[in-house]
Amino acid sequence: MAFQKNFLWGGAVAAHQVEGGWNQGGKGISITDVMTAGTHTIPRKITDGVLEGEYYPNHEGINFYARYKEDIKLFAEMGFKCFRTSIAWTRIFPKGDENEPNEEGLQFYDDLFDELQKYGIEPVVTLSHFEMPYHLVKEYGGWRNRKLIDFFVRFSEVVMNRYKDKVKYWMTFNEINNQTIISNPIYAFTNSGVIYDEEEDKLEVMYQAVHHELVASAKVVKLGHNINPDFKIGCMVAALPNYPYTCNPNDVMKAFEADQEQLMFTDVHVRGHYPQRTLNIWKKNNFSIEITKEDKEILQEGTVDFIGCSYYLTNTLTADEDVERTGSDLAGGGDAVNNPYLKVSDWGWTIDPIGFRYYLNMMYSRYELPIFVVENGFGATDRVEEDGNIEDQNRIDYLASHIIEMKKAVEEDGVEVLGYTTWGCIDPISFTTGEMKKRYGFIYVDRENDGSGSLKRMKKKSFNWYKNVIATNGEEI
Ligand code: BGP
Repeated sequence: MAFQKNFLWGGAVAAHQVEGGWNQGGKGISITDVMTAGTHTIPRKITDGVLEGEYYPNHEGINFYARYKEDIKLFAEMGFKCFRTSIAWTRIFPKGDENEPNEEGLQFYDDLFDELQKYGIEPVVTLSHFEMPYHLVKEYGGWRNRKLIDFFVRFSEVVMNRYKDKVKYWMTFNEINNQTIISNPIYAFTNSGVIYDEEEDKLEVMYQAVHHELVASAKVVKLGHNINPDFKIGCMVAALPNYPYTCNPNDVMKAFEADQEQLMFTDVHVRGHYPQRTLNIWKKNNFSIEITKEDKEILQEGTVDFIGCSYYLTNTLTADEDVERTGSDLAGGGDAVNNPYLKVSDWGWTIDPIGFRYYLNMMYSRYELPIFVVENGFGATDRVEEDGNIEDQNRIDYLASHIIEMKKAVEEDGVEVLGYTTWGCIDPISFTTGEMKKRYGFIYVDRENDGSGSLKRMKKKSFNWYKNVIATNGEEI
């Protein structure tokens, strides 16, 4: 059998993409609460607070806040072993800098975890998934400000203490590495709450914000292990492996460099210090990144137990400026070129199951730490047939091909994988576009881009398919 007996099959969402109830239960405004809807071609807007007449899709989400029991029942029917979600920071500390937490928010997650426990579903919790309090952006400039370390540690301390007997698997910052895509303001804003000034050196500010997050993450790992030594605490990175477009050494070097930039994040989380390459970049650019002696110590002391990752696609890069760029914002600075061997989704994301095996191997051979695949999925338009069926065979094909490659990584290559949670197991609001149309779920939610729809839940074809994958522990895919 390829997968260990207790392999954690399940699904993943984030609070801000499903919960709704944006101002209920004493919740404060988060950064995604001030982002309007966009589309594949029109970017989401970051507004200055909540403006009259603008549409904010996160405000209602899919109303998981009120309907979580019904949804968890469906996850249990699929046989989920685990369910990944995040704790909305603003439900616990509405502004982020208060002393006392909001009891109603804490109670909500108590009830949610109890409901999961009822079915023997293990919660997997992200502490910060693009939903920091907006007040921390307005008042402090987001993670560019060192004060955020204390605010985040306080928030984490409160929730880790409260749920210490209910939650074992934790991750600190979702896709912490995506803020390197500074050409796209949405990634910087949602990862770090940083809005760049035109005059400043963005890269320098980015590294300082990243450093604050890395210190905060390490502090929380150490704190969590003190709260409960059984906790398994991981980092979370977006897997964005890069291929050279040709065997021209310049292309190889370009892809290598792009990989190294991403690997810095896991290097620090796992090894407890910055790679020399990063220090050289700072020196070469005359960046003055404030790093104290205590910071260095905590980075060493707070190394992670596992690597959480999302995997969707690979990028292909070339040093040749004459080759046309695809404009994909998920490659360093929109620099990706077309890979003639790969198909792309309707949203322009490459479909590359072998890249998944490649990435798992790359990470495991570098760090020899267990990997938890906490996101993988296929964003597509779904059609409800007249008889109510939803034939999402394309989603089944995507997931099946990826699970097959993950299985090879485990069985043939010896990679240690703790579990696999598909992204958006119930249709969420798309993060990059704010759309409802880009769907990921095994469960369809009747909601349209403009917010209309009954919110009724319906099983797609993939529902029973995944149920069987779990039931056979990945033997039948
Ligand atoms: C990741 C995020 C998720 C999620 C996913 C799919 O970057 O961690 O929050 O949304 O990507 O992206 P999208 O919803 O834009 O298709």
